[in-house]
Amino acid sequence: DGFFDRFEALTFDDVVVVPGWSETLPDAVDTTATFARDIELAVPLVSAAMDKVTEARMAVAMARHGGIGVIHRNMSIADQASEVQKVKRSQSGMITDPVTLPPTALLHDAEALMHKFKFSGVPITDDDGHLLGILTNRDIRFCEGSDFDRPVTDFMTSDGLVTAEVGTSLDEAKAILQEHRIEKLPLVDGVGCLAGLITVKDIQKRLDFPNASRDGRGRLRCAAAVGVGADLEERVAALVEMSIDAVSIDTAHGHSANVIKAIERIKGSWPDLAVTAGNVVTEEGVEALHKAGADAIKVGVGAGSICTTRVVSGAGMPQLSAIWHTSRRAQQLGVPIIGDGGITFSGDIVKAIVAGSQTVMIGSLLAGTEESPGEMELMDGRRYKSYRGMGSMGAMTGDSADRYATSQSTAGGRTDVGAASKKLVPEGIEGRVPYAGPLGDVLYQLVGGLRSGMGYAGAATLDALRTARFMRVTTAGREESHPHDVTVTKEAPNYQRG
Ligand code: RVP
Repeated sequence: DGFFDRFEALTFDDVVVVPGWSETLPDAVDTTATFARDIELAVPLVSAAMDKVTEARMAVAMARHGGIGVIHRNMSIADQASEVQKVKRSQSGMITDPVTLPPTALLHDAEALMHKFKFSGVPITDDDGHLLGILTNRDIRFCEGSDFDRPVTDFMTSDGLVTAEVGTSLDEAKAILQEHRIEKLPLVDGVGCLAGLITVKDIQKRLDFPNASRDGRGRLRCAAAVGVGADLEERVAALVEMSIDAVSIDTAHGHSANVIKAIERIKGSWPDLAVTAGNVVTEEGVEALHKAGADAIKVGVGAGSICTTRVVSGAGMPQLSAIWHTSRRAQQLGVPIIGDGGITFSGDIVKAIVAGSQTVMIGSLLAGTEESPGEMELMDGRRYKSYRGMGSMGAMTGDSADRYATSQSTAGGRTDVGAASKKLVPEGIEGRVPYAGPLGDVLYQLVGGLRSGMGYAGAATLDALRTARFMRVTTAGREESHPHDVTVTKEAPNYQRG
């Protein structure tokens, strides 16, 4: 333990990773990490369960690039389930339970459905599941006005519909789609019932995103945050119904009776569902959550860029020490740590992993991307997106006020039962971050920095990276780490300060 004193706490900026003998090229390293249970990620990155960071669009983009998104819970159960559904429907190898419409459906029903899921077509089936036809964008391109009140059967393609048998492989499907110049291939069983659907879009996405995080059925992975309140079972049931891959018990203080109970409540009814829980910063916290059944443990109190917990309450722990201490115990117990909060540069990801975490959860660095919820804002000619703590006044009031009346602590911010009717004590602030463009570009830089760090450490895998050494730096050393004694005249894509 030596390096990390128990009465002194360090964070990312206090250390550097010592370069070591290397036969490893950054391009050749393996960044595979375990998120929870059998959920493996090609890159160890998780987007934060925050209302300015992760909804369906972010979760889709995170999973496509090999990470995972945790859909926030500052919305109704139905809305959150619908966000998860959008992710699980967005891309698959073969869609085994395609969304269909009955022949009695009207064109505007079809249009609404296609719009919601960004589908370009929908199969039409009768009550017994027989395939009658398929309605695609092409069939309705020039529809207008009263057309939308007519039944879908007036517009669908049914004569000469190209189908294939159940069991057709993706490669065979590709050939059929190519031969007939079509975009969707329904799979039918011996009696003409729809049994699946293969689309050009899905095949193309597979080629475009070879590292995507996918479940056993080829759908993108998705996690979602839950609380500890009375509606926990109802929320988890709705998420499970949408095939959620993992739920994340999302509280500011995970080493607490309600969180332990929440894990047990979930595991009692859904023993096979991956559950991550947090946040904690001590070995005892890890032990308690592991004992209750948590499959991954989220670490960090007060580290978030928008978090004021440590100044408001005096409590917390600088993030590098928190990860170090918790991960020693977690490793013995065989449970992965998710380092949550405080990542400001790609080098911090490297340090979080050297300290022992499997994955890191990120808010501020992703809040500025195209895929985060919310609009771009212009100020003094520069582009921004808003970002706020989930324990900020803005996040705790307004659209979520009634929810806070029934749940106790929440992600990074804290209210008491009945807080909606009382004055709140926020533990987070509201602000903005520079607009950062598409998530893919940001992740390219973050993963590039991680790969580079692995090269310096001579680590071909993240397990090997966890054996690297730290050295502590002084204030002078930290100044030397950043650009110094020059005026930066061109912004680098991976370095911005202040
Ligand atoms: P950061 O990446 O440094 O922006 O941190 C994001 C993390 O901050 C979240 O995953 C969460 O743990 C924490 N958070 C969220 N809201 C608040 C708060 O209001 N205090 N803190």
